[in-house]
Amino acid sequence: MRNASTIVLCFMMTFLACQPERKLSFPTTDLTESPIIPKVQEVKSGGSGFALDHYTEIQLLSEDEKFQGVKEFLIQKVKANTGINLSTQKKGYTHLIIEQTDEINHPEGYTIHINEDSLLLKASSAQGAFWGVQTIRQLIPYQSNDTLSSEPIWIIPTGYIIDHPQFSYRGTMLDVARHFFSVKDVKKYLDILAYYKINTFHLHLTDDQGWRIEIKSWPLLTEVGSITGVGGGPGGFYTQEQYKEIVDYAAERFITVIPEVDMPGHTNSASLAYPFLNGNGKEIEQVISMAVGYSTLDTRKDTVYQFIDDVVREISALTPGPYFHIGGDESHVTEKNDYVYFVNRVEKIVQKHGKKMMGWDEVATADLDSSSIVQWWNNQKNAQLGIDQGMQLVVSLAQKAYLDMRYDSDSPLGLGWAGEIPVDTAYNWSPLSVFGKAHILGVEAPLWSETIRTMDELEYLAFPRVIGYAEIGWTEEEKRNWEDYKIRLAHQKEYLEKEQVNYYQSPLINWE
Ligand code: TNX
Repeated sequence: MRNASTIVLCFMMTFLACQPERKLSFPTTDLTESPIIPKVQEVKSGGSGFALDHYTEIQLLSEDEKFQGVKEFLIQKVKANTGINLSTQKKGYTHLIIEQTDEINHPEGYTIHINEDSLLLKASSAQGAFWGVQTIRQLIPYQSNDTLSSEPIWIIPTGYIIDHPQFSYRGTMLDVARHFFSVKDVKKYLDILAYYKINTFHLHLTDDQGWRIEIKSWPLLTEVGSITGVGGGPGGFYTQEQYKEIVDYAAERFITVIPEVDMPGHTNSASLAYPFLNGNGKEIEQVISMAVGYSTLDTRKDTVYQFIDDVVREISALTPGPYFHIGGDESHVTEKNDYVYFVNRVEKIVQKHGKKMMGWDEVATADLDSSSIVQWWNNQKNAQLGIDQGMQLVVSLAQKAYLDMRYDSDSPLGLGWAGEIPVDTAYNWSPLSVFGKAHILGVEAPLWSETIRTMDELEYLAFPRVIGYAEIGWTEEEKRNWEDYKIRLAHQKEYLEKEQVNYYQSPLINWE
């Protein structure tokens, strides 16, 4: 084996060295040129190659069950991409080793050291190891180099990578209320998000047009409130078992689910099911339009808070993550005093059920606990109010980070109220441009679903922009730039096509 790999490597290196114009070509023997997204913190080239083949042995140096899961995940992905069944017995020359070690002091960090005969991934947590596995997946070429060897080999350049994220919250949101997306669709989306090391998935579960999660103590929410959506389509909802299936699937990918029940506005579907909840004084009807800002809960009734208590309790019991998102946006028909009273009271309910409260930036106008999180989407004054109360921000500025904005004036899908967001605009900004790092928990790109009905349409708006948001969350601004990113992005084509993702082929990217 050794001889065969060495011959192939020498051949490749000579070939690359002879190329007149040095263009990034993958497979490469230079680790620093591997098109990894998000960009890693530190990478050094070793100048040679590691051959992955049918004889490569996989070893796990950890007793931890979660590390075992990470190893199984890698085995499965290597099999899917190359057909190789990584062996647990020593048969050949190369080893792939996953080691748990306290040496790595960042909770999501990992290192990879690649020599000619070993690829060693180290992390202190299974989550860090999982992100390292995503990097390994990105290092395995799509084509094997099978010219001179009896068995095909996949060559990974040698060197080392030291990596960790800049933010602990790297998220995206999916609105399943305006249009519903099945468990299968959500799982596919989660698979691809994990590949880019996104670790937070915010589910916008309720809105005026639909209520999408079963609440056992209030069955009409789904029986009445879920039957349709924007435009009058079929609607839908997750049973509690299905929601749990999503949460578990995400957890296997080290992604935390944040459930959102939007209130006191955006509640027409709830009031349609239970009219006593309604606080706008009008007769409730099913809505299928995209309008916002006309609905509100009745913030002065104790029974409304009993209802909220049940909803928060049932969903929190199914949600292992630390946050419960209460929405709080665009409550245009809720009196200011009532709004503040409401948010203060709901924050206590969320805390009673063991969660930290999260809300859109308007919630910062209430008097909140510093453990609550403000999602800054629109109003900088609100973000400042949150900071003044000691709260951290998740940055989701609509003009930069809204996945539902059109790419350009020709985009067949998407909205335009926050402007057009081409792929470079989506990438070229810093979440730290206004507030310092101590105030920022992370970044989230929301995908509102007024204009998207199918998985193909979802993917068209999300990809490739969400890949850039993954990098913004992971890699410091000083370490990244558009010119370098767009080359790495072009290399995602093979992965996206293999996963059958209907990405938008932005003309700003040279996909060939
Ligand atoms: C504003 S962003 C909303 C949503 C809409 C979205 C469409 C936010 C907190 N509220 O209700 O779906 O714009 O882009």
